[in-house]
Amino acid sequence: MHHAISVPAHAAGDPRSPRPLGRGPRLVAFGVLVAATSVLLSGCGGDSADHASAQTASSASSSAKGRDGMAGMDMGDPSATPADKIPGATVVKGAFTLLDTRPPGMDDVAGSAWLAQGSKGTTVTVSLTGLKPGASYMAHLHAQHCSAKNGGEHFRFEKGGATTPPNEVHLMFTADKSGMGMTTVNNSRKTGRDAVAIVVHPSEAQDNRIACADFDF
Ligand SMILES: [Cu+2]
Repeated sequence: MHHAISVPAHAAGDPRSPRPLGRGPRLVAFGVLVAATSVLLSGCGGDSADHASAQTASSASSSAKGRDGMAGMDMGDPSATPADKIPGATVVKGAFTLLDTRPPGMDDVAGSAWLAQGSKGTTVTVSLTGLKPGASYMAHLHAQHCSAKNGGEHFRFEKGGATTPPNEVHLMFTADKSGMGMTTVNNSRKTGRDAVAIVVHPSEAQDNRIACADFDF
């Protein structure tokens, strides 16, 4: 895999596993899935109740089959064509500004985000410097501007729907030795002008919003 997720979802949800089909083991497996996914996806202090949904578990299971699966949770590929290089797409840019909720040691974080919309849907690229080398980070598209509750809630294609990709747009990436991190994610649907901002935070401390960028629609 291109990003380091230590999710035991594959082992737990692998349908090829030669385990008995009794109720007990299956329920245990489901619990492991939900727990693992909640850690990954409890982004930006969202409603944690949503994370225990069956949708969450099924998405995690799909992701184990690879990011190209129909319902796979694609959370980015650093080698994908970046949003500002998508032929024929309409691109908006945003510059990250630090948020007061950032954890210690994050004072030098800076960078940009691009949101492209075209024939392949929506493509988002983030590029940041000043991160902690080797640490992993998450970014999400948000529904409010940075000045309003630090971006407010996550953008969702279907309001009230799943809090996981592909109904939300998530990017996971790891900072290199120089503290630089970037990745690109694609979603088959267009966000229109509803995903007005993007927020980045540490993968393990998702309430600690580090920086936010408003797109210049
Ligand atoms: Cu977030």
